[in-house]
Amino acid sequence: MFDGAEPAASGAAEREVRTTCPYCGVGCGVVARVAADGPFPGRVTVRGDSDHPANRGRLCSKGSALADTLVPGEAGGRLLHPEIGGRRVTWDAALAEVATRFADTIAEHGPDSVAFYVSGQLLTEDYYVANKLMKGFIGSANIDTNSRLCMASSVAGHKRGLGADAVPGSYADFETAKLVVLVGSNLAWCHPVLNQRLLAARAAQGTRIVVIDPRRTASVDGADRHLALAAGTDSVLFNGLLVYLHATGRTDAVFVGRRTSGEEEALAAARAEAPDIATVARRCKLSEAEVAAFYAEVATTERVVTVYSQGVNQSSQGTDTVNAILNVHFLTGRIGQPGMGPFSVTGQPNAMGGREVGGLANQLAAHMGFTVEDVDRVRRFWNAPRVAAKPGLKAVDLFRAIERGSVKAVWIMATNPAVSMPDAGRIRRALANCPTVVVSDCIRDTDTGRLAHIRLPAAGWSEKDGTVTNSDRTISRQRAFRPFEGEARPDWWILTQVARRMGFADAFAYESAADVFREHAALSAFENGADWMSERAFDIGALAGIGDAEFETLAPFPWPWRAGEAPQQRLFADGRFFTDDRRARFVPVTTRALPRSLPDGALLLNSGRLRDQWHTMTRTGLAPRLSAHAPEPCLDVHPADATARGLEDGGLARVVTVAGEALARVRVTDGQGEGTAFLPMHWTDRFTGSCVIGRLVDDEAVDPQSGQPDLKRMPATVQPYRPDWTAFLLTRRPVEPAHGGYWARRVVAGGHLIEMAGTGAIPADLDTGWLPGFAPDGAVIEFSDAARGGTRKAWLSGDRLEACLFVTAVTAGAGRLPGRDWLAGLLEADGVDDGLRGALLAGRAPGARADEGRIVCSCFSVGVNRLIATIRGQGMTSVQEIGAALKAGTNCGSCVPELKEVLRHAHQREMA
Ligand SMILES: Nc1nc2c(c(=O)[nH]1)N[C@H]1C(S)=C(S)[C@@H](COP(=O)(O)OP(=O)(O)OC[C@H]3O[C@@H](n4cnc5c(=O)[nH]c(N)nc54)[C@H](O)[C@@H]3O)O[C@H]1N2
Ligand SMILES: Nc1nc2c(c(=O)[nH]1)N[C@H]1C(S)=C(S)[C@@H](COP(=O)(O)OP(=O)(O)OC[C@H]3O[C@@H](n4cnc5c(=O)[nH]c(N)nc54)[C@H](O)[C@@H]3O)O[C@H]1N2
Ligand code: SF4
Ligand SMILES: [Mo]
Repeated sequence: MFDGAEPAASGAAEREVRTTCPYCGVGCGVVARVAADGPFPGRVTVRGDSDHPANRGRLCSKGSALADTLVPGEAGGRLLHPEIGGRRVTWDAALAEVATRFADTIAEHGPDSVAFYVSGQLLTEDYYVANKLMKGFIGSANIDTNSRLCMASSVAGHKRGLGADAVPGSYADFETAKLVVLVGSNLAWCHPVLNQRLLAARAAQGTRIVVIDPRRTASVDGADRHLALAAGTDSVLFNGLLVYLHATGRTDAVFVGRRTSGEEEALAAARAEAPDIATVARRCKLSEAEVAAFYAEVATTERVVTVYSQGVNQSSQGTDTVNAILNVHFLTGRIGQPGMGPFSVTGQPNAMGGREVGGLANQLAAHMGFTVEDVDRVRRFWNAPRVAAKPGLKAVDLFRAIERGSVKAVWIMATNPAVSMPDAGRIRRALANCPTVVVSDCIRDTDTGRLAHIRLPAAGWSEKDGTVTNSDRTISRQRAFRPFEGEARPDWWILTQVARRMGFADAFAYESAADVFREHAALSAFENGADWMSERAFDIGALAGIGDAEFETLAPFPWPWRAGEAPQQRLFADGRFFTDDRRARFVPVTTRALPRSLPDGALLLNSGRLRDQWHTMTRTGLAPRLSAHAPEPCLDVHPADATARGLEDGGLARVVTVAGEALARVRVTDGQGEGTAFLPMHWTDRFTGSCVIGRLVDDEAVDPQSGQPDLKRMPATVQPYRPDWTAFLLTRRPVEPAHGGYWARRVVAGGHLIEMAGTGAIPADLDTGWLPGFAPDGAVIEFSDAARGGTRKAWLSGDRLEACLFVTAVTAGAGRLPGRDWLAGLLEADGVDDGLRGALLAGRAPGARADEGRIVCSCFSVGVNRLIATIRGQGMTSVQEIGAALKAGTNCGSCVPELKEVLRHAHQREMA
């Protein structure tokens, strides 16, 4: 039924395919090598593409482990077939059901009674078709994307300041700048290859780096200055900077006079709240000296790039903070020239592509909005019966409309809102009551997928084909190099098939991603002026007539690329902007108080990313080496806050907010600001008992301009959770414990390791339902230590270890649980011979290597315990020595900041 070109099947010769990493917005080029013994389940290896302008051969830990996430069979968890009500159906039946349900709902309740919720992880071609179907043919603008949680404030800030949503510069500016300021960006973990490029520039020519973040992150390791300001005060800091630069004569008067508008109003607003350094220091909770030093450095450095990300965007005043940053670049004329400018780094691989096709509910397509002219232009181009004439519902409002019942059918693609949306508990209830929920995902069992009536198997990375746009406007091809898993199909194809069944066959006649791309390119150039500045920034008209063969080999290029012209890497070089008067627009910014008041004794809960996991872990959670870096969900707290609450490092904590609660492992670190705490956003109900970040954040605080929710500043009370018993389970098949206490699961080679803890009596009996579905094969051997309150069990079929469970009481004199590595290794071993059987219930063979501990270097699986032992044993003092002895840090380099931290700790503890 799918007649697109399928990649060569098994039997093919060894080949290499150039594609793009599916994770972050750096958009690294990847060369995938498929071994000659067949593409699947044959061996795939990846390396960085040395010809790609984003990474020139580099990859980070996640990119390097891409092949590990292509897990075949049950362990890969792929959704292999369409399902209705949990039952396998044919594609035909599923597509007909989606089309009928949507058409019937529209017929009865109108176009605004249906919605799509999509994602920056769709390819541009998928996104284009989704947007066209909803806005052009269904006739509603109720399509919004997870970019609402991610880039919406940058989009709104760009439009206000620049007149268009266009990042001015390119990655090369990180290398030509003299000073790079990271605001609310943990570049070392979230855009690691860009960070490596920055650190290389620093080593070569002394580029200065300033990090502005309430936490001491891995990015601070490479920095010259860290301003650990109070959360939510960035706009005060940048307003103060504006005032300072003006007062010290750093204004570029010619640029401001000829190329900008609104300077006076912006300065007046800035002066009102940040008249001097003392006021800024007090409001930002910084010392006057550090503010003064930062301001002086910016004042005296011409080539400054200000990089910002979620510490800025995910805020109820995100848009204003973006403009406070832009204002500083306008005042100094530092924009449009090499090595300078504001730089919003995008999160998802195709966050930018989504912005180009109009994936947000308040955009139309190809950088057009809902003006009468734009709506008419798109209507004519698409030959569409009823183009939406007004913006649709933004994410938070969209889910509220589902809750109210005014939206009755929703199709969710490539995002997991049951985890990532604020007030995820409320989102789950809304979806559970929604008459029609369709979920397209490549993974079968996700928190959102469990709420679906219809599940559609999407093709994943390595199978899908199209284009993505990275943070610096570079459009790259993502190419398929394996056949589809099961009956999975590309998202554009699924959408096209539904559109045809809804009666729109002529407008959705696409047979390939290239067909869609050509139309997208043509629309971008349609009535788009004679000069690239004259109408819309996004224009790739040069590619409107691209042939299939050319599309196949298309090399990465930046937009705009107008017909008859060359691609343009730099925007605004001539000082003209996309506003009506062609001037950059200063926006007056007044900082508001934090949206939620902090009750006595509460901590301000921040959230964000870890180095080796990607969002809700559906893919990175499949790779043992990525999962070993942060084996459990950890709550970071400052030592003083830990002491005040009786929290112990390595103990457990209960985190409670007005929206929900969580259980997490405690990590005490002085890198965390006092009065604040940090939780990673990654864990879902599939990986832990109760630590879904979205459940903790309410949906009350939303940026009025962008509709982006404030996800990083949530009051929370934190108390110790004191279990009566702890346990771990090693098992070949995943299990989701139901004992109501704490658990966290991660993959290990050959199976799963589940850490557990709970209160009350030790659950001795596995049949009581606390390990639902756990029924290992084989004979059980058991050891019970009634006196000390512990049980150890192992299941063996023949000499194969199927599972083992170790439980112990948490009381004085109780036994301790053994290390996990040796036992976990037995899941992978060929067999457990008689010699080892005896050691099994002891948990450790004589002479077995000590546990690695948390993995620091995921490329070579080097753990913190081995590092500390080697550092102390050999008296090491540098990362280079560690690399020479253990290889750690010598491949992708993502772990270098942590290696330095381990070095410091190893020596500190030794001296203590
Ligand atoms: N490893 C990894 N990398 C990723 C992703 C991933 O899941 N895993 N996801 C990708 C995506 S979609 C995105 S959007 C990006 C996000 O990339 P980043 O924005 O760099 O990542 P976050 O960890 O969300 O948040 C960045 C920092 O904002 C800080 N912050 C919180 N509040 C404030 C504040 O008020 N002011 C300031 N100045 N800082 C504050 C936090 O302490 C945090 O260190 O990462 C991308 N890259
Ligand atoms: N508290 C808090 N919440 C946050 C954030 C935060 O920092 N703090 N960050 C926010 C941000 S910036 C973001 S971007 C979001 C991310 O949050 P989500 O978008 O919800 O997270 P993902 O895990 O990336 O979800 C992508 C889903 O798409 C599936 N998928 C992968 N490839 C494909 C494909 O080609 N087609 C289809 N159909 N499916 C595919 C994956 O299996 C996965 O289930 O979270 C937001 N939520
Ligand atoms: S920096 Fe890492 S995650 Fe981001 S695109 Fe490059 S390899 Fe992928
Ligand atoms: Mo994001």
